[in-house]
Amino acid sequence: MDCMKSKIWNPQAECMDREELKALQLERLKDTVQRCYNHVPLYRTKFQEIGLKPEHIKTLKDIVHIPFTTAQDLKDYYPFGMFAAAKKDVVRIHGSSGTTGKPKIVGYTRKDLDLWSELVARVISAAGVTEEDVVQIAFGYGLFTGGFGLHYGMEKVGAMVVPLSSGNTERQLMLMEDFETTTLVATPSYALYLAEEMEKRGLDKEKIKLRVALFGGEGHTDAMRRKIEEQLGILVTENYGLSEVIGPGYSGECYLKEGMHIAEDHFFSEIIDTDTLKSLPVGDTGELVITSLTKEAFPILRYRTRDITVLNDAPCDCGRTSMRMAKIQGRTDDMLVIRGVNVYPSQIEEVILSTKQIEPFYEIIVTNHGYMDQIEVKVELKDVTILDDYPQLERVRQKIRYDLKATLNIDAKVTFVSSGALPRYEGKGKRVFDHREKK
Ligand code: DLL
Repeated sequence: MDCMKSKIWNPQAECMDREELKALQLERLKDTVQRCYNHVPLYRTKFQEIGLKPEHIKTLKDIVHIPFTTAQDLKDYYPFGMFAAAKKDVVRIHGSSGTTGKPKIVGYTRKDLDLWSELVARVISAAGVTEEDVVQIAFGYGLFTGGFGLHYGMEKVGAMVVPLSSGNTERQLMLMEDFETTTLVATPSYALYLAEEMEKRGLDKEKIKLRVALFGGEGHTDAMRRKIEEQLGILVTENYGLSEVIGPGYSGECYLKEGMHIAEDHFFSEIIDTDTLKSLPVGDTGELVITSLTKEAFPILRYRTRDITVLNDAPCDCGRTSMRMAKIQGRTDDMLVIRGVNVYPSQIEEVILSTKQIEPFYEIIVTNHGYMDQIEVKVELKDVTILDDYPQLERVRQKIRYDLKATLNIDAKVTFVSSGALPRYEGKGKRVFDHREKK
């Protein structure tokens, strides 16, 4: 692919002068605050409790006076209590991908859906996908925003959409060959599984026309991306979003892969310190907090995403002027505190991917028998014959233990299982099992 020809879907919005952008954000912020105050009892109550009125928001900096919105608010007002549009004007419902309890429910008016397709079209184009492409969507279609979100964005771009949803790997691979699919849309967990299956079946690389993949819905390390890019000979871009905000389309990487461009004309983003809850300057690491600026059915003010990242407002070589966000380092609620040390699963993934004798699949199991936290990392051996070669097996074990100790300062138990023994995932993967009893 000639990357330099990759199209900017909406140059006027994506390459906007930053002063002009700020003026637009302020005007839209005021409208959104007024809409929330007028139509959502929760926001009105929160404002009244601290004596805040919409007209007090005079500059973008005044946003810090607005109380945060949290996942708990969505649960408390489940299912439609935070909608700012009449039910008759809501034409679609989506929800969070959590597997237990009630989902966090969000709604879209027709205008919201048009906006969503526009924003997804931007991130798709940033990855270099065009109307020439055949796109296999392997995100789940349902309440999860991944499938439908990418679907309508791809149609807007004019690509040929193959709406396979997740799962049915056999069929995915058959159609990928028959339709000469050029673009794969999947969670990194599922892409990894597909890549493994392709290799196992000895699929003819000549027949596979894949050239690009859009990943999202969960994180992956650079090491994981490199592995899949090399294995399949493709370009992989990362995409981030959450149902509460809109779904995919909030941010996505361009072909240069140096951070995910944020749709700043429709969302205002902040980074906060999770202890003090104070807004931090651009360049500092902390929790991402998002305010929607143009949504009708489900506008949201200062939503605490729990995702940890860092923002960068330097212009990108691709020509876009939008702020970029770095890879999510972890969720505040995913962070494991092992004997007082903060550990993110992604740090463990880096170590695993750097060990050539093991597969890229793993599980992290935490227990606290005897009141002492224990962490076990379960990995798959590529070549099971090593099991008969004790010294060699111990060398691999010691390397992983040493690397974990050096990067994380934790002592982990390393357990080997045979290749293929750990579960594979068709959607978002589950790698951490925290069995600690709460003291
Ligand atoms: O996962 C939306 C999405 C779908 C984005 C497809 C991109 C592509 P939810 O199911 O509501 O929405 O889950 C949102 O998933 O708060 C993050 O913790 C996590 N997440 C999403 N994308 C990434 C990513 C969709 N690229 C939650 N890296 C978010 C790390 C991600 N975490």
